[in-house]
Amino acid sequence: MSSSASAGHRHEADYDRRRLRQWLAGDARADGVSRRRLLTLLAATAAGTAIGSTRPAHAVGGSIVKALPPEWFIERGTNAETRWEALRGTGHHTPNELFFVRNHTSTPVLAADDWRLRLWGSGLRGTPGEDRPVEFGYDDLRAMPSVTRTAFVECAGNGRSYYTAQQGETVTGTTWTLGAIGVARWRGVRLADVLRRAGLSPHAVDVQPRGLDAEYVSGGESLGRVRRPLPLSKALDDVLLAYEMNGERLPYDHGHPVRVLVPSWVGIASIKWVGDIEVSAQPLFSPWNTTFYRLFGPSHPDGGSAPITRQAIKSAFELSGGATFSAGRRYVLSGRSWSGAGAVARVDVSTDGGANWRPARLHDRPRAGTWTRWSADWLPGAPGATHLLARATDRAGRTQPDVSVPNTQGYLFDAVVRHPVNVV
Ligand SMILES: Nc1nc2c(c(=O)[nH]1)N[C@H]1C(S)=C(S)[C@@H](COP(=O)(O)O)O[C@H]1N2
Ligand SMILES: [Mo]
Repeated sequence: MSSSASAGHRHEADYDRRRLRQWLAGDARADGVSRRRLLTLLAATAAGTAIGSTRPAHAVGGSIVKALPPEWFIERGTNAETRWEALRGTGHHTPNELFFVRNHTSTPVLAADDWRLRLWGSGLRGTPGEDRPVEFGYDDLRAMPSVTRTAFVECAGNGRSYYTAQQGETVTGTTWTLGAIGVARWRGVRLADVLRRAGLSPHAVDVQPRGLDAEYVSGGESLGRVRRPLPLSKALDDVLLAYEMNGERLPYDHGHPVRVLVPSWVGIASIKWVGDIEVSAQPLFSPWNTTFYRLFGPSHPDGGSAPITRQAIKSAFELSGGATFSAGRRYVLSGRSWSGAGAVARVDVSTDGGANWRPARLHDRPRAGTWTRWSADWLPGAPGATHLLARATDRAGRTQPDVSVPNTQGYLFDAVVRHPVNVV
């Protein structure tokens, strides 16, 4: 009885998902049902059935559309952290299914067909005093010259939990280990091209992309939709409006149909599901460059640092915490290092808790804006608990320190992480 009922339920669920996709493609009628209602249903069914019936339906009604198998992800509230051991052997680019997700609220399921990007504000050459927004549709962007580039997106709080675990500091925010980073090949158009087409004025100083996801509520107060000013100099330099990720249409969780991609900068700059961009002749502020994403605390200026921009330098082993090794067997340890300030110059590894160090072999030609894979041989000796350490140096001359200067929100952790392992 119950098994046939659940089989029937599964069948109906599959059909419903197909039906909703047809509606999204314009091939189904939904008179008297709001678009919003259907998009909500679509988000829920996509989450529940993305990979198959063996997956727990934990993501249904949750924040993230894609499947989050526990062997790949650690769920953290509305976010999902990639497990480093799952990256071993995956190549330079993080597969889309494995890419971490950082959502302030939840993934909106948007259709490219009726998506519009609106540019507006005092930094556009309109008739003075007239609010003359300029709009681009998805096809308009796809018809423009495209560029493809490899770049990481990394949360500013990546590694935050080590402020507490290694340094005993109390910090606020999601307790990421090192998995709030991914690297993808992004394809899209230059934000510079779009701004020029929209009629950029010589007086423009800031641009502020804003997401189409729900308003973010913090401490009972709505801060509005996720948005963060970007100085015009960066906007005109290497920023993309990306519509492809690793050769696929941008996935829902990563900003479908279009996201901003700001190479080397803190992840918050790379606004997903971008719906409008304010172009301003006056400097702009939002909670995301005032309350958040500045450095506060005793080691920083009163009232906080300037808004943070480039990412810190970090390294990670492609290993689970507490991984087990056999004494007397040979291993090839692997990992990746990256920096927001430039290409990785060298990586040194210690397999004895930091007493001795040797250079790792680099497996990528180091480049700015992405990570460099590396490996080192290890023949564990005596059984017992020990730590593996990796320390990167970048071409800007930064080296990972032993201790990271703390800040109250735990951003930009850069110290060498002590990775616990057991030799048996
Ligand atoms: N609209 C919108 N854009 C957003 C966010 C968000 O919640 N809403 N999160 C930001 C943060 S804090 C990070 S670290 C990155 C994460 O990108 P990903 O989820 O594709 O990995 O997206 C950024 N862009
Ligand atoms: Mo982030």
